[in-house]
Amino acid sequence: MTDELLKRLGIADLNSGVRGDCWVDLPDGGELASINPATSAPIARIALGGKSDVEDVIDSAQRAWPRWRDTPAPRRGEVVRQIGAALRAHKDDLAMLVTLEAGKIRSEGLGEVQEMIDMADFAVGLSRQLHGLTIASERPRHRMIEQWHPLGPIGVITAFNFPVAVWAWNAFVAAVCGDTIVWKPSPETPLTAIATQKIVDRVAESNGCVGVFNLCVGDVEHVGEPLVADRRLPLISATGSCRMGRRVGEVVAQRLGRSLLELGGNNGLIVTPSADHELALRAVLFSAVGTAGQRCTSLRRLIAHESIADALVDRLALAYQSLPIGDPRDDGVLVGPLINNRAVDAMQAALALAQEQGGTLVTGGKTLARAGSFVAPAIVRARPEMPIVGVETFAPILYVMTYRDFDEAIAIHNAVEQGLSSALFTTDLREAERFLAADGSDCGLANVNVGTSGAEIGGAFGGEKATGGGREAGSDAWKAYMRRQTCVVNRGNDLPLAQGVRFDVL
Ligand code: UN1
Repeated sequence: MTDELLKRLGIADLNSGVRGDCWVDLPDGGELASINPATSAPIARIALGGKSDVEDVIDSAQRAWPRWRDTPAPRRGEVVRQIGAALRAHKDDLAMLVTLEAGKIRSEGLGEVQEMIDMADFAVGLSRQLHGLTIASERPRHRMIEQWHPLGPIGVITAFNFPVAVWAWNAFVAAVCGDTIVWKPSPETPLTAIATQKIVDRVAESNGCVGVFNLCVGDVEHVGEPLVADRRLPLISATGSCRMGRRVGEVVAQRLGRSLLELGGNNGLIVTPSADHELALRAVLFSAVGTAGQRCTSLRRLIAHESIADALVDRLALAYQSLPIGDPRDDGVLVGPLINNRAVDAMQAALALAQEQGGTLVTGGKTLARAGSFVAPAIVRARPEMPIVGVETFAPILYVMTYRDFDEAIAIHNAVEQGLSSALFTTDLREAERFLAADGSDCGLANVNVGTSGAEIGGAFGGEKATGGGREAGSDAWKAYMRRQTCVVNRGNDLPLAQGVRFDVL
Protein backbone atom coordinates (compact mmCIF):
# COMPACT_ATOMS: atom_id res chain seq x y z
CA MET A 1 0.00 0.00 0.00
CA THR A 2 2.81 2.38 0.93
CA ASP A 3 4.65 1.58 -2.32
CA GLU A 4 1.57 2.50 -4.34
CA LEU A 5 1.18 5.74 -2.40
CA LEU A 6 4.79 6.74 -2.91
CA LYS A 7 4.56 5.94 -6.60
CA ARG A 8 1.48 8.09 -7.02
CA LEU A 9 3.34 10.97 -5.37
CA GLY A 10 6.43 10.48 -7.53
CA ILE A 11 8.63 9.27 -4.67
CA ALA A 12 11.27 6.68 -5.61
CA ASP A 13 13.75 4.69 -3.50
CA LEU A 14 16.28 7.46 -3.94
CA ASN A 15 15.05 11.02 -4.60
CA SER A 16 16.78 14.22 -5.45
CA GLY A 17 16.10 16.85 -2.81
CA VAL A 18 17.14 19.73 -5.03
CA ARG A 19 14.91 21.49 -7.54
CA GLY A 20 15.73 24.79 -9.20
CA ASP A 21 15.22 25.08 -12.96
CA CYS A 22 15.12 21.30 -12.94
CA TRP A 23 15.69 18.42 -10.51
CA VAL A 24 19.40 18.02 -9.85
CA ASP A 25 20.38 14.40 -10.46
CA LEU A 26 23.43 14.28 -8.27
CA PRO A 27 23.36 16.93 -5.58
CA ASP A 28 26.49 16.95 -3.44
CA GLY A 29 25.24 17.06 0.15
CA GLY A 30 25.25 13.35 0.91
CA GLU A 31 22.32 11.06 1.48
CA LEU A 32 19.62 10.74 4.10
CA ALA A 33 16.94 8.16 4.84
CA SER A 34 13.54 9.43 5.83
CA ILE A 35 12.27 7.42 8.79
CA ASN A 36 8.69 6.60 9.71
CA PRO A 37 8.60 7.63 13.40
CA ALA A 38 5.84 5.10 14.10
CA THR A 39 7.93 2.10 13.04
CA SER A 40 11.52 3.40 12.91
CA ALA A 41 11.65 1.91 9.39
CA PRO A 42 13.06 3.91 6.47
CA ILE A 43 10.52 5.11 3.90
CA ALA A 44 12.88 6.28 1.12
CA ARG A 45 16.25 7.95 0.63
CA ILE A 46 17.02 11.53 -0.37
CA ALA A 47 20.08 12.96 -2.06
CA LEU A 48 20.71 16.19 -0.16
CA GLY A 49 21.79 19.54 -1.48
CA GLY A 50 25.25 20.88 -0.77
CA LYS A 51 26.66 24.40 -0.84
CA SER A 52 26.89 24.65 -4.62
CA ASP A 53 23.34 23.29 -5.00
CA VAL A 54 21.86 25.94 -2.77
CA GLU A 55 23.77 28.56 -4.79
CA ASP A 56 22.27 27.19 -8.00
CA VAL A 57 18.78 27.04 -6.58
CA ILE A 58 19.00 30.67 -5.44
CA ASP A 59 20.23 31.49 -8.96
CA SER A 60 17.16 29.82 -10.41
CA ALA A 61 14.86 31.81 -8.11
CA GLN A 62 16.70 35.00 -9.01
CA ARG A 63 16.50 34.37 -12.74
CA ALA A 64 12.78 33.60 -12.60
CA TRP A 65 12.03 36.71 -10.59
CA PRO A 66 11.90 39.58 -13.15
CA ARG A 67 9.30 37.81 -15.25
CA TRP A 68 7.27 36.78 -12.25
CA ARG A 69 7.50 40.31 -10.79
CA ASP A 70 6.14 41.67 -14.07
CA THR A 71 3.32 39.13 -14.27
CA PRO A 72 0.09 40.84 -13.12
CA ALA A 73 -0.78 39.84 -9.56
CA PRO A 74 -4.19 38.32 -10.47
CA ARG A 75 -2.42 36.18 -13.04
CA ARG A 76 0.00 35.05 -10.33
CA GLY A 77 -3.09 34.28 -8.28
CA GLU A 78 -4.39 32.10 -11.10
CA VAL A 79 -1.25 29.93 -10.83
CA VAL A 80 -1.80 29.59 -7.09
CA ARG A 81 -5.46 28.72 -7.77
CA GLN A 82 -4.30 25.86 -9.98
CA ILE A 83 -1.89 24.70 -7.27
CA GLY A 84 -4.82 24.69 -4.82
CA ALA A 85 -6.80 22.55 -7.27
CA ALA A 86 -3.88 20.13 -7.66
CA LEU A 87 -3.61 19.88 -3.87
CA ARG A 88 -7.31 19.10 -3.66
CA ALA A 89 -6.79 16.28 -6.17
CA HIS A 90 -3.86 14.88 -4.14
CA LYS A 91 -5.19 15.67 -0.69
CA ASP A 92 -5.62 12.09 0.48
CA ASP A 93 -2.23 10.91 -0.73
CA LEU A 94 -0.25 13.88 0.47
CA ALA A 95 -2.01 13.72 3.85
CA MET A 96 -1.09 10.04 4.14
CA LEU A 97 2.53 10.90 3.44
CA VAL A 98 2.40 13.54 6.20
CA THR A 99 1.10 10.78 8.49
CA LEU A 100 3.83 8.39 7.43
CA GLU A 101 6.71 10.80 7.64
CA ALA A 102 5.72 13.26 10.40
CA GLY A 103 3.63 10.80 12.46
CA LYS A 104 0.47 12.93 12.50
CA ILE A 105 -2.79 11.08 12.96
CA ARG A 106 -4.85 10.74 9.80
CA SER A 107 -7.26 13.57 10.62
CA GLU A 108 -4.39 15.95 11.35
CA GLY A 109 -2.57 14.91 8.18
CA LEU A 110 -5.71 15.77 6.23
CA GLY A 111 -5.99 19.01 8.19
CA GLU A 112 -2.44 19.89 7.24
CA VAL A 113 -3.19 19.59 3.52
CA GLN A 114 -6.51 21.41 4.04
CA GLU A 115 -4.52 24.25 5.59
CA MET A 116 -2.49 24.45 2.35
CA ILE A 117 -5.68 24.50 0.30
CA ASP A 118 -7.18 27.21 2.52
CA MET A 119 -4.00 29.22 2.06
CA ALA A 120 -4.19 28.84 -1.71
CA ASP A 121 -7.79 30.11 -1.70
CA PHE A 122 -6.84 33.00 0.55
CA ALA A 123 -3.87 33.92 -1.66
CA VAL A 124 -6.00 33.86 -4.81
CA GLY A 125 -8.34 36.47 -3.30
CA LEU A 126 -5.38 38.42 -2.02
CA SER A 127 -3.92 38.58 -5.52
CA ARG A 128 -6.60 41.17 -6.33
CA GLN A 129 -6.28 43.05 -3.06
CA LEU A 130 -2.66 44.11 -2.68
CA HIS A 131 -3.94 47.57 -1.84
CA GLY A 132 -1.99 50.69 -1.07
CA LEU A 133 -3.24 53.91 0.51
CA THR A 134 -3.90 57.41 -0.68
CA ILE A 135 -2.74 59.87 1.95
CA ALA A 136 -3.76 63.52 2.14
CA SER A 137 -0.78 65.70 1.24
CA GLU A 138 -0.12 68.96 3.09
CA ARG A 139 1.21 70.51 -0.12
CA PRO A 140 -1.17 72.03 -2.70
CA ARG A 141 -1.71 70.04 -5.90
CA HIS A 142 0.31 67.15 -4.55
CA ARG A 143 -0.79 63.58 -4.26
CA MET A 144 0.73 61.06 -1.87
CA ILE A 145 0.27 57.33 -2.20
CA GLU A 146 1.70 54.16 -0.73
CA GLN A 147 2.24 51.22 -3.04
CA TRP A 148 3.64 47.74 -2.67
CA HIS A 149 6.18 46.04 -4.90
CA PRO A 150 7.52 42.49 -4.92
CA LEU A 151 10.63 41.94 -2.80
CA GLY A 152 12.56 39.41 -4.88
CA PRO A 153 13.56 35.81 -4.27
CA ILE A 154 12.98 34.86 -0.64
CA GLY A 155 14.09 31.98 1.60
CA VAL A 156 11.57 29.86 3.50
CA ILE A 157 12.77 27.49 6.24
CA THR A 158 10.17 25.15 7.68
CA ALA A 159 10.00 22.71 10.60
CA PHE A 160 8.99 19.04 10.71
CA ASN A 161 5.79 19.55 12.69
CA PHE A 162 3.95 21.39 9.92
CA PRO A 163 6.04 20.03 7.08
CA VAL A 164 4.01 21.52 4.25
CA ALA A 165 1.30 23.84 5.64
CA VAL A 166 3.75 26.44 6.91
CA TRP A 167 5.51 26.42 3.54
CA ALA A 168 2.09 27.12 1.97
CA TRP A 169 1.50 30.05 4.37
CA ASN A 170 4.68 31.62 3.09
CA ALA A 171 4.96 30.41 -0.47
CA PHE A 172 1.41 31.15 -1.66
CA VAL A 173 1.32 34.62 -0.20
CA ALA A 174 4.84 35.39 -1.40
CA ALA A 175 4.00 34.06 -4.87
CA VAL A 176 0.96 36.29 -5.36
CA CYS A 177 3.03 39.18 -4.01
CA GLY A 178 5.46 38.55 -6.90
CA ASP A 179 8.34 36.93 -5.03
CA THR A 180 10.05 33.70 -5.98
CA ILE A 181 10.74 31.15 -3.28
CA VAL A 182 13.61 28.93 -2.15
CA TRP A 183 12.35 26.35 0.33
CA LYS A 184 14.52 24.56 2.85
CA PRO A 185 12.26 22.00 4.54
CA SER A 186 13.12 20.09 7.69
CA PRO A 187 15.46 17.15 7.01
CA GLU A 188 13.03 15.14 9.18
CA THR A 189 10.29 15.49 6.57
CA PRO A 190 11.94 15.75 3.15
CA LEU A 191 9.55 13.43 1.32
CA THR A 192 6.44 15.52 1.97
CA ALA A 193 8.39 18.50 0.64
CA ILE A 194 9.53 16.62 -2.47
CA ALA A 195 5.99 15.33 -3.15
CA THR A 196 4.60 18.85 -2.73
CA GLN A 197 7.25 20.27 -5.04
CA LYS A 198 6.27 17.70 -7.68
CA ILE A 199 2.60 18.66 -7.43
CA VAL A 200 3.61 22.31 -7.84
CA ASP A 201 6.04 21.50 -10.69
CA ARG A 202 3.27 20.31 -12.98
CA VAL A 203 1.33 23.54 -12.50
CA ALA A 204 4.48 25.66 -12.91
CA GLU A 205 5.46 23.84 -16.09
CA SER A 206 2.08 24.25 -17.73
CA ASN A 207 2.05 27.95 -16.79
CA GLY A 208 5.62 28.66 -17.89
CA CYS A 209 6.75 29.73 -14.45
CA VAL A 210 9.36 27.17 -13.48
CA GLY A 211 11.81 28.77 -11.06
CA VAL A 212 9.16 30.49 -8.98
CA PHE A 213 8.97 27.61 -6.49
CA ASN A 214 12.34 26.01 -5.67
CA LEU A 215 13.49 23.42 -3.18
CA CYS A 216 16.74 22.54 -1.48
CA VAL A 217 16.70 19.79 1.16
CA GLY A 218 19.84 19.72 3.24
CA ASP A 219 21.43 20.21 6.61
CA VAL A 220 22.11 23.40 8.51
CA GLU A 221 25.77 23.62 7.62
CA HIS A 222 25.55 23.05 3.87
CA VAL A 223 22.15 24.53 3.06
CA GLY A 224 20.71 26.43 6.03
CA GLU A 225 23.68 28.67 6.78
CA PRO A 226 24.48 29.66 3.16
CA LEU A 227 20.79 30.29 2.46
CA VAL A 228 20.39 32.60 5.43
CA ALA A 229 23.61 34.48 4.63
CA ASP A 230 22.83 34.99 0.93
CA ARG A 231 22.42 38.68 0.08
CA ARG A 232 20.29 37.85 -2.92
CA LEU A 233 17.45 36.92 -0.56
CA PRO A 234 15.99 40.11 0.93
CA LEU A 235 13.74 38.10 3.27
CA ILE A 236 14.24 34.91 5.23
CA SER A 237 11.12 33.46 6.78
CA ALA A 238 11.99 30.81 9.33
CA THR A 239 9.98 28.53 11.61
CA GLY A 240 11.71 26.55 14.35
CA SER A 241 13.27 26.78 17.79
CA CYS A 242 14.27 30.02 19.51
CA ARG A 243 17.87 28.85 19.22
CA MET A 244 17.59 28.55 15.46
CA GLY A 245 15.75 31.87 15.24
CA ARG A 246 18.46 33.70 17.16
CA ARG A 247 21.01 32.47 14.64
CA VAL A 248 18.84 33.35 11.62
CA GLY A 249 18.02 36.75 13.07
CA GLU A 250 21.68 37.49 13.75
CA VAL A 251 22.97 36.47 10.32
CA VAL A 252 20.19 38.22 8.42
CA ALA A 253 20.50 41.38 10.52
CA GLN A 254 24.23 41.43 9.87
CA ARG A 255 23.54 41.87 6.17
CA LEU A 256 20.60 44.18 6.93
CA GLY A 257 18.10 41.80 5.40
CA ARG A 258 14.66 41.11 6.80
CA SER A 259 13.68 38.10 8.79
CA LEU A 260 10.23 36.81 9.60
CA LEU A 261 10.50 34.53 12.59
CA GLU A 262 7.98 32.09 14.02
CA LEU A 263 9.79 30.43 16.90
CA GLY A 264 9.04 28.58 20.08
CA GLY A 265 5.88 28.83 22.09
CA ASN A 266 5.32 28.03 25.76
CA ASN A 267 1.62 28.42 25.65
CA GLY A 268 -0.57 28.80 28.71
CA LEU A 269 -4.27 28.25 29.36
CA ILE A 270 -6.03 29.71 32.38
CA VAL A 271 -9.12 27.98 33.78
CA THR A 272 -11.22 30.12 36.12
CA PRO A 273 -13.90 28.98 38.59
CA SER A 274 -16.69 30.26 36.34
CA ALA A 275 -15.45 28.36 33.26
CA ASP A 276 -17.45 25.72 31.41
CA HIS A 277 -15.26 22.90 32.67
CA GLU A 278 -16.36 20.34 30.08
CA LEU A 279 -15.31 22.72 27.35
CA ALA A 280 -12.03 23.51 29.10
CA LEU A 281 -11.25 19.82 29.51
CA ARG A 282 -11.75 19.11 25.82
CA ALA A 283 -9.71 22.13 24.79
CA VAL A 284 -6.86 21.18 27.13
CA LEU A 285 -6.79 17.65 25.75
CA PHE A 286 -6.61 18.71 22.10
CA SER A 287 -4.11 21.48 22.77
CA ALA A 288 -1.82 19.45 25.06
CA VAL A 289 -1.79 16.01 23.46
CA GLY A 290 -2.88 16.72 19.87
CA THR A 291 0.03 16.25 17.44
CA ALA A 292 1.69 14.53 20.43
CA GLY A 293 2.44 17.99 21.86
CA GLN A 294 4.55 18.92 18.86
CA ARG A 295 2.88 22.12 17.69
CA CYS A 296 4.36 25.55 18.31
CA THR A 297 0.87 26.24 19.66
CA SER A 298 0.72 23.15 21.90
CA LEU A 299 -0.48 23.76 25.43
CA ARG A 300 2.41 23.44 27.88
CA ARG A 301 1.18 25.31 30.97
CA LEU A 302 -2.23 24.91 32.57
CA ILE A 303 -2.96 27.63 35.12
CA ALA A 304 -6.03 26.62 37.12
CA HIS A 305 -7.76 28.39 40.00
CA GLU A 306 -6.81 26.67 43.25
CA SER A 307 -10.46 25.85 44.01
CA ILE A 308 -10.86 23.72 40.88
CA ALA A 309 -7.34 22.52 40.07
CA ASP A 310 -7.49 19.13 41.85
CA ALA A 311 -10.77 18.12 40.24
CA LEU A 312 -9.54 19.25 36.83
CA VAL A 313 -6.27 17.34 37.17
CA ASP A 314 -8.14 14.19 38.28
CA ARG A 315 -10.33 14.27 35.20
CA LEU A 316 -7.43 15.09 32.93
CA ALA A 317 -5.36 12.24 34.36
CA LEU A 318 -8.20 9.81 33.71
CA ALA A 319 -8.52 11.01 30.14
CA TYR A 320 -4.73 10.78 29.66
CA GLN A 321 -4.77 7.17 30.90
CA SER A 322 -7.25 6.14 28.23
CA LEU A 323 -5.67 7.99 25.31
CA PRO A 324 -5.48 5.84 22.18
CA ILE A 325 -1.76 5.95 21.39
CA GLY A 326 -0.48 4.07 18.35
CA ASP A 327 0.26 4.00 14.66
CA PRO A 328 -1.16 7.26 13.34
CA ARG A 329 -2.48 5.46 10.26
CA ASP A 330 -4.89 3.44 12.38
CA ASP A 331 -8.48 4.57 12.88
CA GLY A 332 -9.26 5.75 16.37
CA VAL A 333 -5.65 6.58 17.29
CA LEU A 334 -5.38 10.11 18.69
CA VAL A 335 -1.73 10.23 19.71
CA GLY A 336 1.02 9.27 17.28
CA PRO A 337 4.77 9.09 17.87
CA LEU A 338 7.26 11.86 18.54
CA ILE A 339 9.34 12.72 15.51
CA ASN A 340 12.44 10.76 16.60
CA ASN A 341 14.23 9.25 19.56
CA ARG A 342 16.06 12.47 20.34
CA ALA A 343 12.66 14.00 21.06
CA VAL A 344 11.86 11.05 23.36
CA ASP A 345 15.13 11.58 25.22
CA ALA A 346 14.46 15.32 25.52
CA MET A 347 11.07 14.55 27.06
CA GLN A 348 12.61 12.10 29.56
CA ALA A 349 15.28 14.63 30.50
CA ALA A 350 12.69 17.39 31.01
CA LEU A 351 10.55 15.12 33.20
CA ALA A 352 13.56 14.16 35.33
CA LEU A 353 14.48 17.82 35.72
CA ALA A 354 10.90 18.79 36.57
CA GLN A 355 10.88 16.25 39.40
CA GLU A 356 14.29 17.38 40.61
CA GLN A 357 12.95 20.92 40.75
CA GLY A 358 10.04 19.86 42.95
CA GLY A 359 7.38 18.89 40.41
CA THR A 360 5.17 15.81 40.85
CA LEU A 361 4.49 13.49 37.96
CA VAL A 362 0.74 12.84 37.95
CA THR A 363 0.57 10.48 35.01
CA GLY A 364 2.34 9.42 31.81
CA GLY A 365 5.90 10.04 30.75
CA LYS A 366 6.88 6.45 29.96
CA THR A 367 8.18 5.35 26.59
CA LEU A 368 6.10 2.65 24.97
CA ALA A 369 7.66 -0.78 24.56
CA ARG A 370 7.25 -1.01 20.81
CA ALA A 371 9.04 0.12 17.69
CA GLY A 372 8.84 3.83 16.94
CA SER A 373 9.23 6.92 19.09
CA PHE A 374 6.17 6.58 21.30
CA VAL A 375 5.62 8.15 24.71
CA ALA A 376 2.69 8.45 27.06
CA PRO A 377 1.73 12.14 27.39
CA ALA A 378 2.57 13.42 30.85
CA ILE A 379 1.00 15.73 33.44
CA VAL A 380 3.23 17.33 36.07
CA ARG A 381 2.03 19.37 39.06
CA ALA A 382 4.46 22.28 39.08
CA ARG A 383 5.11 25.75 40.45
CA PRO A 384 5.70 28.79 38.24
CA GLU A 385 9.17 29.41 39.67
CA MET A 386 10.50 26.01 38.54
CA PRO A 387 12.97 26.85 35.74
CA ILE A 388 11.80 23.93 33.57
CA VAL A 389 8.36 25.57 33.27
CA GLY A 390 10.00 28.33 31.25
CA VAL A 391 11.45 25.86 28.75
CA GLU A 392 9.66 24.66 25.63
CA THR A 393 10.17 20.91 25.40
CA PHE A 394 8.76 19.76 22.08
CA ALA A 395 6.84 16.84 23.58
CA PRO A 396 3.55 16.25 25.42
CA ILE A 397 4.33 17.50 28.91
CA LEU A 398 1.67 19.58 30.62
CA TYR A 399 2.73 21.57 33.68
CA VAL A 400 -0.20 22.36 35.95
CA MET A 401 0.00 25.36 38.27
CA THR A 402 -2.54 27.08 40.49
CA TYR A 403 -3.47 30.70 41.14
CA ARG A 404 -5.55 32.61 43.70
CA ASP A 405 -6.63 35.81 41.97
CA PHE A 406 -6.87 36.74 38.35
CA ASP A 407 -3.97 39.21 38.40
CA GLU A 408 -1.77 36.40 39.64
CA ALA A 409 -3.02 34.14 36.82
CA ILE A 410 -2.04 36.73 34.23
CA ALA A 411 1.32 37.31 35.89
CA ILE A 412 2.08 33.56 35.87
CA HIS A 413 0.86 33.36 32.31
CA ASN A 414 3.11 36.14 31.06
CA ALA A 415 6.18 35.12 33.05
CA VAL A 416 7.85 33.07 30.30
CA GLU A 417 10.12 34.35 27.58
CA GLN A 418 8.01 33.02 24.68
CA GLY A 419 4.80 34.71 23.53
CA LEU A 420 2.98 32.73 20.86
CA SER A 421 -0.45 31.49 21.92
CA SER A 422 -2.64 31.81 25.00
CA ALA A 423 -6.11 30.88 26.18
CA LEU A 424 -8.57 31.68 28.92
CA PHE A 425 -11.63 29.68 29.94
CA THR A 426 -14.18 31.79 31.75
CA THR A 427 -17.78 32.93 31.56
CA ASP A 428 -16.94 36.15 33.37
CA LEU A 429 -17.02 39.03 30.88
CA ARG A 430 -14.61 41.15 32.90
CA GLU A 431 -11.99 38.44 33.01
CA ALA A 432 -12.39 37.78 29.29
CA GLU A 433 -11.96 41.44 28.39
CA ARG A 434 -9.04 41.84 30.79
CA PHE A 435 -7.29 38.88 29.17
CA LEU A 436 -7.56 40.55 25.75
CA ALA A 437 -6.63 44.02 27.01
CA ALA A 438 -3.15 45.54 26.83
CA ASP A 439 -2.42 44.40 30.39
CA GLY A 440 -3.70 40.88 29.68
CA SER A 441 -2.10 38.16 27.59
CA ASP A 442 1.20 39.25 26.05
CA CYS A 443 0.99 36.70 23.21
CA GLY A 444 0.42 37.05 19.47
CA LEU A 445 -2.64 34.80 19.74
CA ALA A 446 -5.14 35.14 22.59
CA ASN A 447 -8.27 32.99 22.75
CA VAL A 448 -11.28 32.98 25.06
CA ASN A 449 -13.00 29.59 25.49
CA VAL A 450 -10.86 28.20 22.67
CA GLY A 451 -7.65 26.21 23.19
CA THR A 452 -4.16 27.42 22.32
CA SER A 453 -3.69 25.37 19.13
CA GLY A 454 -5.55 24.98 15.87
CA ALA A 455 -5.65 28.54 14.52
CA GLU A 456 -7.47 29.29 11.27
CA ILE A 457 -5.43 30.70 8.40
CA GLY A 458 -7.50 33.89 8.08
CA GLY A 459 -5.82 35.61 11.02
CA ALA A 460 -2.22 36.72 11.15
CA PHE A 461 -0.23 33.97 12.86
CA GLY A 462 2.81 34.57 15.05
CA GLY A 463 4.01 35.65 18.45
CA GLU A 464 5.84 38.17 20.55
CA LYS A 465 8.98 38.16 22.70
CA ALA A 466 11.23 35.15 22.05
CA THR A 467 8.71 33.80 19.54
CA GLY A 468 10.25 36.28 17.16
CA GLY A 469 7.56 38.83 16.31
CA GLY A 470 6.77 37.60 12.79
CA ARG A 471 3.30 37.27 11.33
CA GLU A 472 2.39 34.78 8.63
CA ALA A 473 -0.72 33.47 6.84
CA GLY A 474 -3.85 35.66 6.81
CA SER A 475 -4.88 39.25 7.52
CA ASP A 476 -2.24 41.71 6.29
CA ALA A 477 0.71 39.35 6.84
CA TRP A 478 1.35 39.74 3.08
CA LYS A 479 3.02 43.07 3.74
CA ALA A 480 6.11 41.25 5.01
CA TYR A 481 6.63 39.81 1.53
CA MET A 482 6.59 43.14 -0.31
CA ARG A 483 8.45 46.41 -0.21
CA ARG A 484 6.49 49.56 0.56
CA GLN A 485 6.99 52.66 -1.49
CA THR A 486 5.66 56.08 -0.53
CA CYS A 487 5.20 58.21 -3.66
CA VAL A 488 4.46 61.90 -4.04
CA VAL A 489 3.37 63.44 -7.34
CA ASN A 490 3.24 67.20 -7.92
CA ARG A 491 0.80 68.32 -10.63
CA GLY A 492 1.33 72.04 -9.98
CA ASN A 493 3.78 74.67 -11.23
CA ASP A 494 5.16 75.40 -7.80
CA LEU A 495 7.54 73.56 -5.50
CA PRO A 496 6.12 74.02 -1.99
CA LEU A 497 8.21 72.31 0.69
CA ALA A 498 6.85 70.21 3.52
CA GLN A 499 6.87 71.58 7.08
CA GLY A 500 6.70 75.10 5.62
CA VAL A 501 10.42 75.17 4.89
CA ARG A 502 11.49 78.02 2.54
CA PHE A 503 14.43 77.65 0.20
CA ASP A 504 14.04 80.45 -2.33
CA VAL A 505 17.24 80.00 -4.27
CA LEU A 506 15.92 81.08 -7.68
C1 UN1 B 1 3.13 25.47 14.16
O1 UN1 B 1 3.05 24.66 15.07
O2 UN1 B 1 4.24 25.85 13.73
O3 UN1 B 1 -2.51 26.94 15.05
C2 UN1 B 1 1.98 26.00 13.41
C3 UN1 B 1 -2.11 25.80 14.81
C4 UN1 B 1 -1.79 25.42 13.39
C5 UN1 B 1 -0.44 25.94 13.01
C6 UN1 B 1 0.65 25.59 13.96
N1 UN1 B 1 -2.79 25.97 12.52
O4 UN1 B 1 -1.97 24.95 15.69
